[in-house]
Amino acid sequence: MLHTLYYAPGSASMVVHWLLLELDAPHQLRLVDTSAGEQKRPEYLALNPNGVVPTLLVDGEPAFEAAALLMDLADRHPGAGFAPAHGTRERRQLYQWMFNLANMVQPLFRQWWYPAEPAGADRADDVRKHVQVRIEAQWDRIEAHLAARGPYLLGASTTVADFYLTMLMRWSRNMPRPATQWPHLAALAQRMKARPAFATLYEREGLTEWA
Ligand SMILES: N[C@@H](CCC(=O)N[C@@H](CS)C(=O)NCC(=O)O)C(=O)O
Repeated sequence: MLHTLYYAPGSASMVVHWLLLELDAPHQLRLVDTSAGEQKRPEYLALNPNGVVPTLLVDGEPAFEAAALLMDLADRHPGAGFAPAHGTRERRQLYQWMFNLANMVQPLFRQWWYPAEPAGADRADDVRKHVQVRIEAQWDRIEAHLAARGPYLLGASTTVADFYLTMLMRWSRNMPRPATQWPHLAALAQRMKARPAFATLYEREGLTEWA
């Protein structure tokens, strides 16, 4: 299958790009200049009406939502072992963590990066103050889980949830308390960043921070 990833460096598309590299899945990249608002133009909205990255064309058909794209890619490459078999206890845990990260953690980063969205530009500073506390509470919660059941979210094996969590941790790198101040989170990030595909991803997206 041919994949075309619409991406912006370091954004929510980066974890999809990372997985395509890990899986050695044939793909091409299409840069979306989000600073120029390309994601809101009609030709892009025809692919992804949310006006955000990523969008992945799978054999020409557009699909969106980073977490969903990760699960689908992992399912279509079972040999890599990034998603446990359907109907198993481990699969249930994977669903739990993917939805948990997508519902409880990623939306807080949306508020952190776009603090004017919830209540207007005048309230942006207040929004950030509240969101910071809430993101830190999420790290507390995940840290406790990893301390009890780690080193990965599902225990011994690496799954798409760990790639996803690593991207979310990266987004906290310039916050007052980055995720890597939590020791088990830092250890997970270290293991994930040591994967060769992470260096390839950085090179291809031109990323330098949090290498
Ligand atoms: N739930 C979406 C969120 C995507 C998202 O918010 N992407 C951001 C970059 S991290 C974006 O495209 N921002 C540009 C904009 O909102 O105009 C996903 O996970 O795919």
